[in-house]
Amino acid sequence: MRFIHISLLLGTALFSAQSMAHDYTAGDLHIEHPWSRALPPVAPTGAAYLTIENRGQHSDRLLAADTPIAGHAELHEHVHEDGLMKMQQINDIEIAPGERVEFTPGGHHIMLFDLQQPLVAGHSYPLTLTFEQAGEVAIEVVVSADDANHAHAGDGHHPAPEHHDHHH
Ligand SMILES: [Cu+2]
Repeated sequence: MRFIHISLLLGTALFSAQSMAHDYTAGDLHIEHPWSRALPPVAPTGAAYLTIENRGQHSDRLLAADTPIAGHAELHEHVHEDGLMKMQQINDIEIAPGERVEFTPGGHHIMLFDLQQPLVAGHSYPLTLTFEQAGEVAIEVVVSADDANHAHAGDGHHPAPEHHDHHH
């Protein structure tokens, strides 16, 4: 009896984790697997990662991101400077027709400042993306403890480029 109960719970947990790892379509834009890396509760900042594909004929731009779990959010990129990886804010990110823009650890990311709640593995939180053309798009970001499983999850039909640069 107890064993059955436990496996039912497990099944539910696996199902909800799976169902959160979904994609979003907003006009010509296809947004794949938004995720954040789980962090210790004391972490003041975090980051969100995702992939945006433009399946249309016209360019679009990601202008801003906003989430209730952070004081504010910024679009960031990583740059190499004097042999160091530094991140800096960028005003917007173009998503050209036919292009896939990947936000990854060590690359573009959505930086979350002044976290109002910890990024706990298995949880998710709402994030609103503002695009020049597609407008506001509400998505759900899944928090994961494991980078490798999530960097390219759910895009089996799109061979993603290899990432060799995971230094921070
Ligand atoms: Cu950053």
